Amino acid sequence: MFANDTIAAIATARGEAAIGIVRVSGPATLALLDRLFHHAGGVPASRLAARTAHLGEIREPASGRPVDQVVLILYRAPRSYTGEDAAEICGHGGAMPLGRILSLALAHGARPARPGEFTCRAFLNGKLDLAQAEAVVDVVQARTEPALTLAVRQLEGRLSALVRRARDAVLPVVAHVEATIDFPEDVPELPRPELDRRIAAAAATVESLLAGARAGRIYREGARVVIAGRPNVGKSSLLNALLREDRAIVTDIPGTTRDVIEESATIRGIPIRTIDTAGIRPARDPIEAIGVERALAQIADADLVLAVLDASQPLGADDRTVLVRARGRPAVVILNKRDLPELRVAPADVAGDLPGAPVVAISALQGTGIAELEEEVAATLLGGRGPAGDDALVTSARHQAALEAAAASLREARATLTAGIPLDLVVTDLRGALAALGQITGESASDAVLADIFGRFCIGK
Ligand SMILES: Nc1nc2c(ncn2[C@@H]2O[C@H](COP(=O)(O)OP(=O)(O)O)[C@@H](O)[C@H]2O)c(=O)[nH]1
Ligand SMILES: [Mg+2]
Repeated sequence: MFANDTIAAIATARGEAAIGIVRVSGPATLALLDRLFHHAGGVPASRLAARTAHLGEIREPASGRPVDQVVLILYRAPRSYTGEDAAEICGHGGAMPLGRILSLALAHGARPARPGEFTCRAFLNGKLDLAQAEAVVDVVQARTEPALTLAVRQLEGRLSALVRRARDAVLPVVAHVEATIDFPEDVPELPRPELDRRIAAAAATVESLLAGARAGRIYREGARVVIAGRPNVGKSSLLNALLREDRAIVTDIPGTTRDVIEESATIRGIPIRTIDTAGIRPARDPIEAIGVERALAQIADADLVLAVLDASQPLGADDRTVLVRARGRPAVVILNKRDLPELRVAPADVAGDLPGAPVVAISALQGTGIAELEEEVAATLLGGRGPAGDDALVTSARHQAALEAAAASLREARATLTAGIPLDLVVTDLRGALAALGQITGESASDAVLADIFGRFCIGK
């Protein structure tokens, strides 16, 4: 992982394509290309301009046989992705040309790159910090536009900048306190409120990153949205309206949906698993009882509950059970069947059972109000955070855990400080916070963590 020999790999996807790229990085890159690359203008590869495209041919040195016509891009250390001498050999995108180019590179001084090794070298050579390196995978694997935007922002270093801001607030405090401990006669102790003010600034940055972590996780991993309500309010109709297809069976017979139905959709760029459940009421038979049991379990486990009511009927005991069960979870109340002439439920009627939840009137049957509902779903899930602002959102569970550890250490430090306990204990807490923050950007990530992160990359990245 930490060698500085020369590595090579096919960096593009397998299969047939117009072009494909063999990537080489390390000190033997130029010597290797001098043997293999024949420039159309006759200039040896090692004398060609860097960061410029050069047309030529890859030939087998022993026989002189042509292997492929290619465009070569050279990079000289440190001005490359990895920070080393490097090259991208752009050949035709087929298994035979790329495979032959790669095996010639391997026969002339390179070894096969391990997964993520190019990006790992970029990290070790200081071209990217660890959070940026992790973003490379997220960019490649992004499935939605917001996920892509967030990953690219992380790659640009916006998350890292905020993490560094927190570190930079803590570091001078540590330095100062250590100086007062080591040289008590020479360095006057700053007043504790002043030290606390600085630690509080770091804590505020960490807390604001944590506040966005839920939205970040939802963009990356998706959200479980559970449709709940008593029988016949239109839950299955709503599922179908959100999916824009007839997935769940809809009838006017209460108790039609007896089990949990789960389908994927995208709402405002958020990957959603929409879960339709059995209607909640005192069950009439053991099968229905199991369905109701499962529906209640789904509510307890939801990222968002869509509590559906039939607006043409007065609120009943079963409706109230649903609303009360959704308490404490992010929820949107839906007044369905707004197309019917006589409406008997107003938004104010639900406030007592489920305070604070937004209320949206729709007709699942006619598909009206669905756009407003989707807006409300996205807003409630994200708590107002998203790629629309230019926030850096924490999307990784690893980063979230590190931030939580940092926040806990900073809280400890402030408590110690205000309790008047000796300052060396404050330093211990602050060092803990610095180590946790350094896990994110990589200053204090262990070899095992690095191996785990880069091991998840594919070869050639
Ligand atoms: N008028 C009207 N009827 C609806 C609406 N949504 C559902 N229904 C009807 O209500 C009945 C129950 O719908 P369904 O989706 O199976 O309800 P579920 O038991 O909650 O899953 C069916 O006859 C639907 O056609 C609506 O928005 N307006
Ligand atoms: Mg149903």
